[in-house]
Amino acid sequence: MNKTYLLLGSNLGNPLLKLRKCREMISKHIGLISRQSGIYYTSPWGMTDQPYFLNQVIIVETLHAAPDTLHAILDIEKKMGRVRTVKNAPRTIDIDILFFNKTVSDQNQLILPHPRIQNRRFVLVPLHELSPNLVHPVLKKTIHQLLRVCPDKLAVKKI
Ligand code: PH2
Ligand code: MG
Ligand code: MG
Repeated sequence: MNKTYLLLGSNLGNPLLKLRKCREMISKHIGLISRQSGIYYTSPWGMTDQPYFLNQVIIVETLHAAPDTLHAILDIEKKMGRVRTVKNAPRTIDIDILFFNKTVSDQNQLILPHPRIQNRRFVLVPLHELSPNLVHPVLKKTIHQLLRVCPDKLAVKKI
C-alpha cells in the first residue's frame, strides 16, 4: 500500500462543495482517505489578483503507483470541469501530489516531492496540522522546521 499526501485547492464556483466532491472522487478512484486537515481560507499566491482559495491536505492510501495516481488525478480534475489556461490561474479544482511515500523523482511529468512545498504557507500550514514531524526526503527537515523558516507571509486561516 502506498501513502500519498495530496493538496486540494479551489477558488472558482463554490469551493467548499468542490472540495467535498473532489474527496468523494478521490475515495472512489484513488483510495481510502485515512486523514484530512481542516479547510483553510488562503490568500492567492503567485497571481494575486484572483479570488481567495480554499485549501486542504489529505492523506490517501492507494494501490496505484505514482504515475497511475497522477493519471487518476488529472481525470478527476477534468471531470470536475478544470480548464487549464495560464499558470497559477483561478481554478475550479487543483489536486497536487505533495509526497508519495518517500519517493524522490522527476520523471514522467511528475516531480516528487512537489518542488514548492517549502515556499508556500497554504501548503505547509495544513500539512503541519497533520504531520508536523514528517521529514522532507530531499530537504531533510521536518514540516515544523520548514514552516518556521518559510519566507511566505500570505494569510492562511482555518475556516
Ligand atoms: N495554487 C496555485 C497558485 N496559487 N494560492 C493559494 N492560496 N492556494 C493554491 O492552491 C494556489 C495558489 C497553483 O496551483
Ligand atoms: Mg497547484
Ligand atoms: Mg496542480
